[in-house]
Amino acid sequence: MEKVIINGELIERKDAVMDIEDRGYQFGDGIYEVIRVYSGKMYTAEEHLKRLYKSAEKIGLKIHYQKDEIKSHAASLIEENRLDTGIIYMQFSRGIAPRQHAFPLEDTACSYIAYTREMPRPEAMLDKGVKTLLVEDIRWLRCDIKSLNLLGNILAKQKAAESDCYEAIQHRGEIVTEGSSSNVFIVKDGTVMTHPATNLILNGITRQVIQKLCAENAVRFDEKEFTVEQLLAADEVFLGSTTSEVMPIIQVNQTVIGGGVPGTVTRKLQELFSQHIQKDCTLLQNI
Ligand code: DCS
Repeated sequence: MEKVIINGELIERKDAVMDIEDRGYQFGDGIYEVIRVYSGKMYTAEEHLKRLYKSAEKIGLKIHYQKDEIKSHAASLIEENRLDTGIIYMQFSRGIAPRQHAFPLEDTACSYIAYTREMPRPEAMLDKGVKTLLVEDIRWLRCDIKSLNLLGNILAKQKAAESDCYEAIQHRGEIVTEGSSSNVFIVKDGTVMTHPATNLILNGITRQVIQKLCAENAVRFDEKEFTVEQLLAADEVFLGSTTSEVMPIIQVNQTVIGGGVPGTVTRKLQELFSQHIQKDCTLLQNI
């Protein structure tokens, strides 16, 4: 039977109950993380948990659990559900209180849930690349917070899905910000470029790993805004996220990128990324 975590307790999924006045449910008043699991081990767990606490701090939410407690709950859940390759999702809301926009007056305990899901590495897409759609970025100005409020992202992804695209590439005016659930990178003359980690994007853990891998392997990496025009004229385009890893983009709207095949820098980063997973999770099999 599948288990989930509710407020630190491991219980059967069918027995999991949330209150209708949970602020996560009513307002999206909370934060979350998605951590990849490879060979039963969490990948870059420390980094994800650090970001979780940072997001909580930014919205004045107190997580009444220590980082190591959450890590150990997550490890137990993975083991209990016998998860090999997939994800663990965890979310923290500001808790249960009578509905009013301002924070509850009493020190309401946060609500904490987590579950696992099997999810293979997207090998075919990693090999061939994916198509994307440009969408105006209509989200709020604190995209650096991994907030439960994802309506802007959802509407963008839905537009992409309706156009048979894997991801939406969002832009504010001329400037490309990020995907609906990923960061976007271009390669021009051997230099990897991505939007700086400001309030307009989520500083992805995958993005940070890619940045580190570039630094260690003499690949030029520039955190610099780029335009839609630069995107369409790029030698290579790829996206980075926990679930998608280093995903080649071979088409943006009607524009084919790099002759419709993943480029050499993207391939190199995919290889380095796989090695990094292997190091972090001691993977037995690799793509
Ligand atoms: N930007 C946005 C808006 C995201 O939602 C995500 C991840 C990223 C960038 C990439 O961040 P990570 O590299 O840390 O994953 N979104 C998660 C999600 O909602 N599903 O999968 C990943």
